[in-house]
Order: sequence, then C-alpha cells, then structure tokens
Amino acid sequence: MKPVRGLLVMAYGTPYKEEDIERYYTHIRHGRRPSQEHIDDLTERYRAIGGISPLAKMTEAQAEALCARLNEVQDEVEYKLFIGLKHIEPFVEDAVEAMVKEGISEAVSIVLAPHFSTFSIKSYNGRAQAHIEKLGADLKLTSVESWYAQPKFIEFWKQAVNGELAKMSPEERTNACLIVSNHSLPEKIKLAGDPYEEQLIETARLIKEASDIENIEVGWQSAGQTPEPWLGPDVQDLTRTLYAEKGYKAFIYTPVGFVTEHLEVLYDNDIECKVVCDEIGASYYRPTMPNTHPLFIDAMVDAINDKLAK
Ligand code: FEC
Repeated sequence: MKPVRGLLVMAYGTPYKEEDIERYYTHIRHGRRPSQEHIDDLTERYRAIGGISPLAKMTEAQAEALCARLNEVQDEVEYKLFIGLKHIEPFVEDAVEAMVKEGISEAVSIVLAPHFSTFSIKSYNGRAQAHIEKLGADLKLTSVESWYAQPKFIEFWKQAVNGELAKMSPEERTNACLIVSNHSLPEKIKLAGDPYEEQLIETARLIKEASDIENIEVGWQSAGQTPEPWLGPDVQDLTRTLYAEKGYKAFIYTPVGFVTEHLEVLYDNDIECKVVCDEIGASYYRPTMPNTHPLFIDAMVDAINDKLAK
C-alpha cells in the first residue's frame, strides 16, 4: 500500500446561507461584531449576486480536482484531501484535527490565493502550524507560500486575456486596457516589507509579456471599510482616471488574486466596475475565472511538486 500524504487546501470561506453572514463577518473582524449598517450592506451585496456566493461549492470542486490530479501524476503516495477555511467551518484548525485523527504524519498545504501576504497566505499557514503545535501532533507540514509566477497560471491568464481581445471590435482592440488587480490590504503591510504589492506587479508584467495586450495597469479592489489607508488605486477610480487621461474604449478586468467567481468578482467587478464603464461609455470585459480549468489545477500541482522537491 502507498503511504498517505495529507493535502491541506485552504480558502477564505463564505456564508452558507444568509443567516451565517453576521457570524462570518464578525469572524473576519477578529470577533468584533460589525455595525448593523455594515451587516445590512454586506447582505445586500450577497443578494445582488443571487443570495449566496458560489465560492463554497467551487472551493470544494477546486480542492477535489487538485487532489485527483496529484494522484494521477505520480504513483509514490496517495494524497488525501482536507479542506480548511479561514472564516467559517470547516476551519483550518478543524482540518488539522481531522488529519491528526486519520493518523497523517506528512502533509502539504496550499492556499487558493496566488500571492503571499502576512494577512493572507502567512496567516493560513501560520494557523495550521500553530494548531499542529497546540495538539502536540507528529505531523510534518510543508507549505506552498505563493504560486503567482507558475508558468501554467500565467498561461491561463494569457489565454483569458487574448480570448477577450478576440471578442472586441478592431477599434476597441487598439484602445483596450487590461486592469490586473488583487484584493487591497491596509497600506501598513508595506512597512513590514510584505511582498504582496510587488507580486501583483510581477504578475501583471508576466501577463503583459505573454499576451497580446499592449496597455496594462495595476489596481486594487474590495478594500475593507476601515478608516486606515488601503493599497490603491482602487479599480473604479483607476478606470475613470485612465478614461480621462488616455481615452481607452474598452477595459478588461483580470482580478488575478482571486481564483473563482465569488462576491468580490461578481459584485466589485461585474457590478461596480461595469457601472463605471457604462457611465463613461467604455466596454466592460471580464474573462471567466480559473475555477477548475486544467491549466490552473496543473499550476497548483506544479507549485506543490516544486515545493516538495526543494
Ligand atoms: O463570499 C464570497 O464570495 C467572498 C469571499 C471573500 C474572499 C475574500 C478574499 C480576500 N479577502 C482579503 C482580505 C480582507 C480584509 C478585509 C476583508 C473583508 C471581507 C468581507 C467579506 C470578504 N472579505 Fe476578504 N474576501 C471575501 C469576503 N477581506 C464579505 C467583509 C465585508 C467587506 O469588506 O466587503 C477587511 C476586514 C475588516 O473589515 O477589517 C483585510 C484577502 C483576500 C484574498 C486572499 C484570500 O482569499 O485569502 C487578502 C474570497
């Protein structure tokens, strides 16, 4: 029998039903209940995308596809999947406990977010490691820290961008701009030397190099509602500025820090950015997200294998 290796796939998590919104949002706010106004605003945004987010189902589909592919491409170990979420059950800690209960002594972890930040990847992996230590478990966990530069990930976005360019009229194509974005984070992360911003800039550079797009800009989206400064420019402001200064006729939005159509994409891009494009009279394009595309799943397989080979 092949030895079993745990595959810990971690992701943000989403409310399963409307009643979950308050406790989910409270968890995001580190246990501080958001104001009723903020809860109502979030509920309205979920309603605007159809009530709940497709994220829960897609996280499962992505994790299962990744595990199946890892088992397909090698014959030495049997990967066994465990899903751990950041802000709702099954939490990262629940997944660690499940691995320990199954007697797993070796595991690899990956987060369904390509860029490293102390606020994202580090906190997922840190929570998993801390829980292993808390349980005093004999479990060796190897963690992928970022995978934004994986060639198959860039190839996925190259094909996506070229696919949108192919849908445009010749006039739009010569006046098109690609906005490459990620979730904004508080600007203070830069003080601690966090590579998050540079990794997004590098992703944009790699996509520009690979694809046929000529005009490319980096933006930030989905900033939290707190008074501190967040990384900018915000994608909506950026769209207006670019239109005013460069007169672009079409915008392609690639929120490359996300991997599926969830609230931040369906609302912040498909509703909010589309409203701006409609207002200024530019065309809105947003390619399908990676979801379970084979190139995307293989990019994560490569990231795991690269990490294990080190
Ligand atoms: O349900 C869904 O479809 C959406 C799930 C979702 C994803 C996601 C990804 C990231 N977030 C990151 C950081 C922050 C910070 C705050 C924050 C706030 C929210 C709120 C919701 C939410 N996030 Fe999120 N995020 C998702 C959902 N996020 C809902 C609360 C309401 C709002 O602000 O819209 C600010 C916390 C605060 O208010 O103090 C910081 C980062 C990512 C990408 C990496 C990852 O997936 O882990 C970073 C998906």
